[in-house]
Parts: sequence; structure tokens; C-alpha cells
Amino acid sequence: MRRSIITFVLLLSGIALNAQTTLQILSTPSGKSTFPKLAYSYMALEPNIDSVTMRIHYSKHFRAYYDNFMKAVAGTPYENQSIKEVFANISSAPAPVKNNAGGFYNHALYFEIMAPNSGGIPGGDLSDKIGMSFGGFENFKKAFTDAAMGRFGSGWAWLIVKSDKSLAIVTTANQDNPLMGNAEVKGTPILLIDVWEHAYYLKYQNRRADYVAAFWNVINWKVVEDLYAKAIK
Ligand code: MN3
Repeated sequence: MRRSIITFVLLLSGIALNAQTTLQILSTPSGKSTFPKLAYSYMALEPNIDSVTMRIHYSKHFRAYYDNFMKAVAGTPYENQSIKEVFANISSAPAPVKNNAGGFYNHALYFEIMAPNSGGIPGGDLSDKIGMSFGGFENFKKAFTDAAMGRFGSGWAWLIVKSDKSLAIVTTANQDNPLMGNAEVKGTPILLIDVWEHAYYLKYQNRRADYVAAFWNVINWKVVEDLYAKAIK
């Protein structure tokens, strides 16, 4: 009995240690990064994002970026640098470090800002800021959707907080992101959508617009509001 309690406690602490948030990932030495646990089941975002896409995206694509990032930094000076430092000096990083650092962080944030029974509109300070910056939530939604639709090929659309604390909608190609030193517009990401075909093709095929429309139903605004609050501190 006692042994099973101890095992249970160890299991719980193991899970806790493993539950690195994206913000923690940013400041952890790259070589000590852990693979984030998905906070919901593969089927939890149905019908907006189907369970097969979720399983493959999380356990294959995301996992491969993590595994390859760990391999790329192992035994190199990058091992001891935080992923934030790696991004800041990305132009000098070899391609496997750059691509997999981006793929790891971008996906960690993507899976973190989604949840079942969510969507709707943001609250609090972020709601006010979006209203002021874009002339209302509907205008913001349209601008973000246009950005996601306008990203040619594979990449991401982002809502970022710039260094002057203003909001901006930007897109990046491949696994680039706005934390990278060579980004056209730099800032702290608080919301993002993956527009690589692997994120939607099994359910939506070529209909990226339908996927982007469904994405609004699974945004966990509580997490986005929290990222905004930390970004403007
Ligand atoms: Mn992806």
C-alpha cells in the first residue's frame, strides 16, 4: 500500500516536471527542454480539428521537431543557451538548429493556446487593446484571417506584442517566428495559427479558409490574455 502511494506521488511529480509551459521552454537551456504534455485529448477539439490530425500533428510532426532539436543542440554550445537566445542570434545558427528550434517552440505555443469548449472573444486588458488597435474584435478577426490566408505556402500567422507594447499581426515562412533576430517585424507571440497543410489537410484538404474559420472556436483566450499580460510587463 505504502509503496503504491510513493509510486503514485513520484508519477505525479514526474508529470509536473514534464509539464513545461512555452514560457518556461523559452528560458530553459535548450539541452534541458522537455516535450510538452498535451492538456487535452486528441479528440477534444472535434469537430473543428479532427482527432487524426491532432494525433499526427502532435505525436509525429511536433515530436519530430523536438527530437531533432535535441539532436541538433547536443554537444554544441547551443545546448546551454535558452531557445530565446538561440532565436535572437538565429542568423548564425546552422539550419537544423534554426528549423527545429522554430518547429519546437511554434508548435508548443500552438497546442498551448487551443482548448476544447473555448473560442468566443478575449476579455480583460487584451480585449481593450485589440479594440483600440484594430477597431474592434471583428476587424481584428478579419485582419488575422487575411494574414493566415495570405501566407503563401507553409508558415504561420501571429499576433505579437512589439517592444513598444503595440499589437501587430504578422506572418512567417516555414518554422520562422517573430522572436528570431532576422524577423521582418519582431515581437513577443501571444497567438498563432499553423497554416502548414499538415495542420488541416486530412479534414479540410485545400480549404484553408474553413480551417482558419474553425480555429476561432478553439482559441483558449485565457492563455492568450495571460501571455499578453506577461508580454507588456
Ligand atoms: Mn505544424
